[in-house]
This record gives sequence, structure tokens and C-alpha cells, in this order.
Amino acid sequence: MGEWQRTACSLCYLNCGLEVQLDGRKITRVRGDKAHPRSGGYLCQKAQRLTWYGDHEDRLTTPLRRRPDGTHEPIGWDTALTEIAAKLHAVRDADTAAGRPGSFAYVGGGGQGNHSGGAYGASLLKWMNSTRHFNALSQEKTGDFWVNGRMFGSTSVHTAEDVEHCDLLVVLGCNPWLAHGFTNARHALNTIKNDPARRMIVIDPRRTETAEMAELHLPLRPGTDAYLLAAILALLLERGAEDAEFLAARTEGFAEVAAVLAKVPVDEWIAHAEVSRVDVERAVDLMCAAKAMTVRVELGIQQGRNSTLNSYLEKLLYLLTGHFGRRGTNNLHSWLLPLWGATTGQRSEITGFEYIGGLLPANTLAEEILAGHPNRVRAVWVESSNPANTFAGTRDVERALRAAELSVVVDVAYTETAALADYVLPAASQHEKWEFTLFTFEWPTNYFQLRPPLLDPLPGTLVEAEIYTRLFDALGVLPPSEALASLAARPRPELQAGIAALVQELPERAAMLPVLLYRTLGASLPGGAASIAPLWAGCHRAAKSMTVQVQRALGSDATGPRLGEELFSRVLAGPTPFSAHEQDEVWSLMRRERVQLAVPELLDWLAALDPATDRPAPEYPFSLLNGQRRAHNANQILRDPHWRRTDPDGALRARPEELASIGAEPGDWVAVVTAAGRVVVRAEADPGLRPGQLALPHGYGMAHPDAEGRRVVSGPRINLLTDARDRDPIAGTPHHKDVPARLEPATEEERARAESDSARVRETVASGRS
Ligand SMILES: Nc1nc2c(c(=O)[nH]1)N[C@H]1C(S)=C(S)[C@@H](COP(=O)(O)OP(=O)(O)OC[C@H]3O[C@@H](n4cnc5c(=O)[nH]c(N)nc54)[C@H](O)[C@@H]3O)O[C@H]1N2
Ligand SMILES: Nc1nc2c(c(=O)[nH]1)N[C@H]1C(S)=C(S)[C@@H](COP(=O)(O)OP(=O)(O)OC[C@H]3O[C@@H](n4cnc5c(=O)[nH]c(N)nc54)[C@H](O)[C@@H]3O)O[C@H]1N2
Ligand code: SF4
Ligand SMILES: [Mo]
Repeated sequence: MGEWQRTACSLCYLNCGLEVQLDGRKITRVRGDKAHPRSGGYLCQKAQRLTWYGDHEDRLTTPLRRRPDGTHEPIGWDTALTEIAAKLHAVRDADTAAGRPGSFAYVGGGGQGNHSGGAYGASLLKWMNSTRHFNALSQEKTGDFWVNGRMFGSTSVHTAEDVEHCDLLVVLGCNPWLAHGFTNARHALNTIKNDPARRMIVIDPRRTETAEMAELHLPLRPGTDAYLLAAILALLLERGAEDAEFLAARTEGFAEVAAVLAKVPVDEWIAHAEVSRVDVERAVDLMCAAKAMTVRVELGIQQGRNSTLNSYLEKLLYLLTGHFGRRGTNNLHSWLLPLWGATTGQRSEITGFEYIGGLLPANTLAEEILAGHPNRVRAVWVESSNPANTFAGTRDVERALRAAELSVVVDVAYTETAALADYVLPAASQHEKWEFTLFTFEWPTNYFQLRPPLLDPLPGTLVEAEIYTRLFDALGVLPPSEALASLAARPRPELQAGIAALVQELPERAAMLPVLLYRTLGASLPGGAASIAPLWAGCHRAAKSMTVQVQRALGSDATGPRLGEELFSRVLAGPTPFSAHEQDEVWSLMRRERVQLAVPELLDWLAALDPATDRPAPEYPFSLLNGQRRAHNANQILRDPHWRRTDPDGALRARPEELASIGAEPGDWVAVVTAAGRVVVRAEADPGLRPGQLALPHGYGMAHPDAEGRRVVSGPRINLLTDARDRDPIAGTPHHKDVPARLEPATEEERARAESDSARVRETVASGRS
């Protein structure tokens, strides 16, 4: 048994600080890192299962190539990269010859705790003369980013919530008790619950674990948030609850917004949301009385109907009432490196969707590949994502991946997407390399944690930085290795000048700055931390753009490049604050003079809302919450069913009387049917759901070898049910939280098959190590 080693959990985007013990390659003991500057020892039960992420039979240990019959054969790294390079050259040359934009697509580029590969993947995208980037953010958050772009001046300006200091927490469309989503969530919720001076309102169709703890729960009908939020805003203005001083000092456009809100038919819209007027008035009372309100949102509104409009109304809630830019309210936050970019106005030539923060809607990947358009996507590169399971419209995604001229997957495990790819490249896991997350959403002090590896890379695997660098070598565009090696030892200003000279020699090398840094600066970093070399540039940029705040965070009076170097050293040394703002400096993070409250497209959308057009179709009477966060799911990160002693089948949850209405009981196999597909699943009763609401879990549907080595799928592949075209008109995000559905008894044959698969999964679970 070894020493306790410091790392972080990568099972959700909070990345709580951990200390772990190892026995060989297994993580055997896990505890919260009390010295962690942000999480301070907090962790949830999932972290105890962390070992199952990297330590299971389905890890990839060799590159694979697809045979004509669709199966995969192992090949060597050199063969794989040489063949892929030749194919990429062919695609790039054909694009150039045809005078069309790059037809290469980059999918993913980082998961919940691994953002080190993204910079290298983005280099490849650029070198392929393409901009087409799709990832998980573009099926959840891009509507929110778009609104930020309009209101705060840039899509990379991002809001945070100060749950720790608020006296009123509004939880809108999220379930932090299970999904966490903000620092030390359960602890923070308990503290609010136990403090008589603090309140919580939950707006969620289901009586969630979080709603149980709240002063007030508004169980609205799924998909009606825009109506309810508009009614609440109208009532707030009727009561004169706007903060006139704040509006005058910091915002513009209030009159336009107020004019639209004044026309909201409050009673009708509250009735449409099917909540009581008395409860809504009570919510408004609580908001009027609040000294510091903060609004916490997530997928319930972002993957619900009127997604981008919801994100706007949610922001109006705190902006009109002046609960912004103060302690305990919503704020903006700094970045060491922004995780997404600004919006340029570029649009897809195929679907017409705008690139938001540099991303195209994940929902449109299949269309971009399958389109008859001359500028369609021809080559797909997937890294750290499993779109065959996680993008809406699984059947089309599968068809598209097969139809692409070239598909490559970089992953740690043999995923459903890997199973379809021409080439599969095995990556070292997040505990086998230097890693970090850029999900750093804290305010006013913000933190960064670099995680050293706990283990050597599993034999046969490579770190992403090395994969991309070898690929660029195979593409024949890297400078000679002696030229790079000679720069590595130079003082940093000379190294910088040397890299600039290499780019001048061959301008296309500008696309691969991260790779050049990896092979030069990277080689000089302690502990083999080469792959994080691009952070060096980030530290210098941060030191330049937030000098005072970086100085404060580090307790340093250095300036210029010295401050950048100091920040980089601190980052290399372990978890550290990287910026410390004074509360009033929040305004320096904006990209406009004042917050723009009036967004004409969204005000038009609001004015056009019509309850009469917003009723379920008779053949699909249920609203399916397709992708619920539960105690035993963690996206597609934990593929091995061993870790799931609870809910191994990924049950459908439904109200008991609704199960009874089709003659089913808890434990039975039932079929969930939508316009996109049919999925057979075990049923479980949940009386906390709203009448008419069904729930399927996120994070299931992965195939894994059973005791005999035969692959068996555990739980539902839920994206067989979401229709990729049922999506937000601005951001293209899917309405996963409100999929029209019906419930049917499973057929005898379906039942027999499901029971046999389930038995194999349960056998695997039972045979498991603890
Ligand atoms: N245990 C666990 N935690 C996770 C993850 C995980 O896989 N497992 N994944 C992480 C990731 S990537 C993310 S993005 C977050 C997501 O975190 P959350 O968004 O909190 O999780 P969800 O369960 O997807 O949905 C949230 C809530 O939306 C509600 N809802 C459904 N329809 C509507 C509606 O029309 N209006 C409103 N107001 N609410 C509605 C649901 O009842 C549900 O309680 O969780 C993170 N944390
Ligand atoms: N129906 C429905 N669909 C959903 C959702 C929903 O609620 N409902 N939620 C959506 C949301 S919010 C999200 S965030 C997405 C998540 O979906 P994805 O973007 O697909 O991400 P993950 O599920 O986190 O899968 C991460 C992949 O990265 C691999 N991986 C892990 N570590 C490494 C590494 O170090 N290197 C490499 N190269 N690979 C690695 C894992 O094996 C896994 O295949 O799903 C979305 N899809
Ligand atoms: S809250 Fe998220 S990061 Fe923290 S321990 Fe749980 S799964 Fe891991
Ligand atoms: Mo997510």
C-alpha cells in the first residue's frame, strides 16, 4: 500500500481535490483533499469508484484498424499514424483542389476532467483548414453562451453563481444534490436548509432530492419554463422590484424589455405551466425580500424547450433585480485559458447554424456528414467523446460515422464510437498523464489544479500530446527534431523567438503552436509534464490581461513576463489560486460598456410564445426526461458495470399509477417509444415525478465484456430516443429533457432478450471486486 497521493476526481466537472492510495494499478482508497483550496476535502460517493474508469478489461492497449467486414485488427503505432496521415493529406489536398472549406470535423476535445488534449486536436483542425468543431458543450451550453455574447459582449464571458453567500438560491432546472455542479454542493444545500435566514426555491417538474430541501418548489409542466419565468418577471416589474439604480448605472435596454414583459398574460401563462398562482406569488415575495439572490441553472432549461430563450429570461431574473456583480449573487468569472471562444458570425453552409463560441451544434454532426452538399464533412476525428451514445439521434450518428471517408477515435476504452471507426488510437488515462480541467468557474478568487500522473501510461497507450505530435511528424510538417531539441534548452525568451522563426519558415506551422511548445518547452519541464506546455502561453496571457489580480492571487509584485513565469511555476507546483478579483472588478470582465438587456431576437421569440401551439401530441402523451443524473451515473466515463451495485439496468422511472395504466409493475420490462425509436427498459416507480413525466438515466448503454468475454450492453442507449431535429432554433441544442414519448408493454421477445442481457450484467456486477 503506497503513500496518499494528491490528485482530483474526474467523474464530473467539479474535479474535487482527492488523495488516493494505489495497489499496483488500482486506486484502492480515496479521500477528499482537505488542503485543496477550493473543495477543501469535499467529495461525493462516486469518487470511491474512480478506479473503474481506468482499471478494467476494456481499456485499449493498441491502435486498431477496421477490416472490410467491420471488425478491428491491432496494428502498430507507426503503421496507424502513417496510414492516417496519408488519408488526411488526401482529404486536405482534395479540399484545396476543389477550393472548398476543410471537410474535416473535430468532435470532443476533452471530457469532465481532461482538457490537455484539446489544444492539440484544435491544431489538427486548423491544419486541416477547417473550423468544424462539435462537442458536448454544443448540446447543452451554447444557447447560454450566445446570450452572454449579446448581453455581456462576448460568448467567452461566462456567469457564475455565489451559492455560498446568497440568502436566496433559485435552483432552476437542475438537481445539485445528485449532479453537484457547484462547489461542495451537498454541503452548501444543507447549510442553506439549516439556516433560517436563507431560502431556496426549486423550479423543476420533479420533486427532486434538492426540491425536498427547499422552502418552495414550483413543479412546472416540462418545457414551460419560458412562460413561467416571463410571468415571474412581469410580476416583479408590476411590484416595482426592478433595481433602478443598478439598471441606470450598469445596463441599457430596460425600457424595451419592460414593454414586452408588460404584455405577458400572467394568469394564462402560469396556468399553462400548471403551477399555482399562490406559489408563484410566494416566489416573487421571496425574490423581492432577498438581499442577495443567486440563480443556478443547468440542463432542465438548457436542454428543454425554448432553451436559448430560457437562458435569457434566467439572466433577466437577476439582472433586472440587481442581483448581479455583488457578493452572494450571480457574477462573471476569470479564466486561466478560456474553454470556448468568441463568436465570429460564421455559419455552417449545410445547416445554417451559427458557430457559437467556435462550436457547431453536436446535433448537426450527422447532417454535416450525410448531406449531399459538396462542402459536407468527409473526415471525422473523435477524441474524448462517445457521440454514438451521447449525441441525439444514435441511428443517424452511427450511419454518418460509417459513411465518412475517414473516421478516427482517440479514447481510453473501446467505445460504441470506436467500434465504428476506421482507426482507433489508445490514449493514456487521466491518471496516467499530466491533466487539468478548464472548468474553473469560481469568483472572486479562481483556482487551477494541475494533476501529476499517478501511474505510468498503460503499455501500448500514448498521451494525446504525443499522439498528435507523432501525427504531425507523419504528416511531414514538423521542423526537424534537432531544431526543436536545440530550442528546448534555451532561456524562455530565446525559445519564444526560436518558435517564431520556425513559423516564419513555414507559415502553416502557426496552426501547431501547441505541438511546437510540447517538443521544445515541454521537454524541459520537470516530471515529464511536457504535454501541458501550452499552459505556459496561457499563464503569460493571464499575467498580461489580469496583472493586478494575478499578483494578488500569488502574493507577488512581479510584472510582465516575470509574473507569467511565476504563475506558471505555481501552476506546476499544485492547486493554486490564479486570479483574485475585488468585487467591483467584475465589470472589467465584460466586453461591453454596459449589460445589454434588450436582445431583439429573444424579445420577439418571447412575444410570439403561444400556449395553444405548445401541447403534447396525442400519440406521445408523456414528457421523457431523457438523461437524468443519478447516484450511479457519470456520463460515459465509468463503462465497467462492476461499479453499479445499485440500478445496474439503468431503470426507467415512472409514476406507479402510470406504470399500472399499461399493466406494468415496478421491475417489469416496458418499452419507451418516441418519434425517433423504441427502447426496452426495466421500470421502477418514482412518485416524485410529475404526472406525465418519465425519466431515463444518462450514462448507460455501454457495451462491456462479460465473464466469458462476450460484449453485453448495460442499460438503455437513450439517444436512440432523442430526435436530433427537435432542437433549439438558435443554438441547435436538443430537447433531451422533454422528449415526447409513450409507454407500452414490452413484447415477449423483447422481454426475454432484455432479461438475458440483464442477467449477464448482474452476473458481472456480482462477480466484481468491491
Ligand atoms: N451523478 C452525476 N452527476 C453528474 C453527471 C452525471 O452523469 N452523473 N453529469 C455532469 C454533467 S456533464 C452535467 S451537464 C450536469 C447536469 O446536471 P443537471 O442539469 O442538474 O442534471 P439532469 O438530471 O440532467 O437534469 C436536471 C433537472 O432538470 C429537470 N427538468 C426536466 N425538465 C425540465 C423542465 O422543463 N424545466 C425545468 N425547470 N426542469 C426540468 C429534471 O427533473 C432534473 O431534476 O451533471 C453533472 N453531474
Ligand atoms: N439524451 C441525452 N444525451 C446527453 C445528455 C443528456 O442529458 N441526455 N447529456 C449531454 C451532456 S450534458 C454531456 S456533457 C455529454 C457527455 O458526452 P460525451 O461528450 O460523449 O462525454 P463523456 O460521456 O464524458 O465521454 C467521455 C469519453 O472520453 C473517454 N475518455 C476518458 N478519459 C479520456 C482521456 O484521458 N483521453 C481520451 N482520449 N478519452 C478519454 C471516455 O472513455 C468516454 O468515451 O452527453 C450529452 N448527451
Ligand atoms: S462532486 Fe463530482 S468531482 Fe466531486 S467527487 Fe463527486 S463526482 Fe467527483
Ligand atoms: Mo454536461
